[in-house]
This record gives sequence, structure tokens and C-alpha cells, in this order.
Amino acid sequence: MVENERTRLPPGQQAVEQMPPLHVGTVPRFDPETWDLRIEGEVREPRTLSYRELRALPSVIDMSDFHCVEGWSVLDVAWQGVRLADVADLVSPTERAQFATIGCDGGYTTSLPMSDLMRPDVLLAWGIDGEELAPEHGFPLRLVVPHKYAYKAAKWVRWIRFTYEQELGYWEQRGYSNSADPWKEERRS
Ligand SMILES: Nc1nc2c(c(=O)[nH]1)N[C@H]1C(S)=C(S)[C@@H](COP(=O)(O)O)O[C@H]1N2
Ligand SMILES: [Mo]
Repeated sequence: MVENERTRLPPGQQAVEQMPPLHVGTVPRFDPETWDLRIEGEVREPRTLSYRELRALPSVIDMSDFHCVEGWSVLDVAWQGVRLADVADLVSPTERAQFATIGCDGGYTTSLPMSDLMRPDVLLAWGIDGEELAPEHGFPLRLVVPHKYAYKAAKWVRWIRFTYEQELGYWEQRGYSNSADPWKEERRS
């Protein structure tokens, strides 16, 4: 391990070259004609984006590290997508919007406080390392939250609901930490 990796790895993590595809259930089929992204809840202007509208949004490339709660990390992942903060701007969240729940094809969910979601490196991503995401890694759209364990990085995102109270996500209801900070090793709740 190079020195750089040692200081960049959170406690208890080991660097790997590739992310192993990891999810409950099966990889959903994607049809660009019927796919949409619903943004709703505590917002002034709920919206449903088509795949074309999503891909027309201004995108950024952001390099970050990816930490799975099971102990592996991938360093220097170049994600491409739209900032979640920019997506939120499209719908004008109300003052009551304290959290958002992210929902996926297949029923997986996760949720986060607004303060975590509005960070500039939190993306809804469709690209990785200069290519489109592979279906098993979440194409056409996955959440990326570099400062949290990867169970917050929901794949196949289909809706975002802004809420006043937090709705616990799939793994968070099953004993995994809701705060999920890899630097504090918040693995189990
Ligand atoms: N929809 C969905 N997203 C998901 C999961 C899942 O089961 N379903 N698993 C999460 C977990 S636990 C991890 S570690 C990462 C793995 O991402 P990868 O498959 O791209 O390596 O996806 C996250 N996103
Ligand atoms: Mo994970």
C-alpha cells in the first residue's frame, strides 16, 4: 500500500481496484422512453424529469473515494452527473424540507439530512471514469455520497422525496448506522 492510501483510507478499510457489484435483488431493465425521475414531497414545484431532461441538466465531474461498510474502498473514482443541490433547485424545497428519501427501482431506499445532500460532491451520477455507468453499478442514475458508507449510494434512483422527518432507508431499518460516517466507523446502529 502506498503512503497516500494509508492516510486516505478510513479506519478498517482496505483499498481495492474495482467495486464489486453489490445489491439486493436484480438489476432493473432500463427503457429511456418510459424512465422518469419524480421529485416530490416538501417542495413548491414537484417535477417529473424524463431521461432526456435529466441528461440535458448541467453536469459536473467530481473525483472522490468510495467506501463500502463491508470494508473495501475504491480511491479516485471520477463520477459524472448532476449535483443533487442543482436538482433540488429545480423544485424549490420548502422550509420544512429537512431530509430527503431516495427511492430506487426494485424498492431500495436510503435517506439523508439536507446538510449532507447539499454538499457539492453529492451527485446523481450516470457516468464513471469517462464512461457510462454499467447497469450493475446503477445506470441510468445513482446517488453518490462520498462522505458516507456506500449503502447511501443508491443505484437505479427513480424518485426523491423531501421530508420534514427522516424516513429510514432499507439498510438503516436493518441495523446499519443511519449516520454512516466511515471516518468514525459508524457501521452498525
Ligand atoms: N438500489 C440499490 N442500491 C444500492 C444497493 C442496493 O442493494 N440496491 N446496495 C448499496 C451498497 S450496500 C453498496 S456497497 C453499493 C455498491 O455499489 P456497486 O454495486 O456499484 O459496487 O451500492 C449501494 N446501492
Ligand atoms: Mo455495502
